Amino acid sequence: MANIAIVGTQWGDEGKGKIVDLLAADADVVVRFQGGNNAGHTMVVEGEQFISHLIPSGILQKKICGIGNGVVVDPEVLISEIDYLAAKGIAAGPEMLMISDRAHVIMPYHKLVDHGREKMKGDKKIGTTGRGIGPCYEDKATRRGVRFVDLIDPDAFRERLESIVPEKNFYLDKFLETDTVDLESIYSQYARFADRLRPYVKNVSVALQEAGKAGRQILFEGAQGTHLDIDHGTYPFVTSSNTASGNACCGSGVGPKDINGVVGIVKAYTTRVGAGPFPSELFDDIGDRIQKTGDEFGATTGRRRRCGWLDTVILNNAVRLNGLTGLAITKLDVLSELDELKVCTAYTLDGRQIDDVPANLNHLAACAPVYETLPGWREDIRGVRRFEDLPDLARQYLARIESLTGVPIQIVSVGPGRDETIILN
Ligand code: 2SA
Ligand code: GDP
Ligand code: MG
Repeated sequence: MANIAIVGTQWGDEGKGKIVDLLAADADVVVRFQGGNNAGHTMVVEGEQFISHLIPSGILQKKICGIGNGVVVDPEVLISEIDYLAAKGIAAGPEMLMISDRAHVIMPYHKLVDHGREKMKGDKKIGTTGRGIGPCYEDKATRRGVRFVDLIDPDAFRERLESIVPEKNFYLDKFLETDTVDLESIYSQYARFADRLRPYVKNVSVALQEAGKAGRQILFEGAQGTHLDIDHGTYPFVTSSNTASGNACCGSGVGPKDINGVVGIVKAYTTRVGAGPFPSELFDDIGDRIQKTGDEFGATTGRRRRCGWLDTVILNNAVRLNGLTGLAITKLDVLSELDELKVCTAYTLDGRQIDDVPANLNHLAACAPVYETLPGWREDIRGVRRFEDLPDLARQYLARIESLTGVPIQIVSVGPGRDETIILN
């Protein structure tokens, strides 16, 4: 296996966790490059479910894991995730996990700002996860952030807090009219987190370079999905980081030549959690049925995910934006027993055909999907492990995805378990 980046092609929750866990068997290092504990990546191994928010999904395969500089880290959540894994007998100590010294720290005021802003927006809210992700990236961009290198140095940390907290409190109190924070309590709470996490902090970019020189294979684990990308997604209904594969480089400290392939994870239908346009969304019994069969609830917040048909307009956007070299189709089993399946192949807007995702969200919201209808299969496919054993109509559905995207399917997932997978050559 070469160095591969794994990204979501839709609006997140495509099953990246499952596929990263699977591919990690052949990798040596797995690194996250963006997002934070807004992510919820689910793995099911021998019937036991694990959900990770920050630690890369390679941890279950006992691979070295890295949290890159592009990730925003809530230290309290990270510590509880390390403890949760330890309680399940999975080692996630400093010998297994490294945190970039340049990664930014999510502070209590980031969460207050996230909640306060959403509350103020009322029915215009983004539907964030409330984990302080946007405000932390915002401070990074405006150079008011706290990095791990600051957190683990008591004097530097106090200096950062003294320059940041008064301004935050003014904003929280006067503008958002919400709770303020106390500098000394943050200092002592975060000093405890720093003591616990100090041994994990290092230059991840250098560690990846050393791994590469030693011939080790690296997996880059994306979070959220391409259409939540801050630049290329359905702005402003996006997350605050670049989710596209290009950021695997910036967010972990490697160059483009270090990535040899990009696998796009494609849910066999589409889901979205949070607000924003979704042209192929279903508001009928079929949508409800997919939501129930697919158990479509947010892995972090428990919110019900909106469901719709597969949309190859957004898929082809992801093919281009990520330079996809292969696809992994997940949750194909969820579509079993439907009489017919629809695939959105274009949109129409004011009588014109649209083949690309419009930047103008009012236009995207007004787009009507153009559907192609395919016959469904009736068989339960969860037990299938070889491509040739899939029902003809399921193979026909997959072949249509390949022909509409021009990208080969490498993996088909037919259940949440690690083994419920078909690997294609
Ligand atoms: P944020 O919190 O600032 O990143 O929210 C901004 C938008 O990004 C969406 N977002 C997500 N969408 C899908 N899955 C995510 N992770 C969780 C999961 C979501 C959950 O695995 O299910 O549990 O609700 C994720 N994280 C962020 C978010 O819904 C906003 O639309
Ligand atoms: P991620 O954020 O992309 O890692 O995806 P999530 O973990 O948030 O959501 C995917 C959900 O689908 C999880 O509950 C997985 O256990 C589940 N899942 C993954 N692949 C399959 C599959 O092929 N079939 C079914 N039925 N469930 C799957
Ligand atoms: Mg998820």
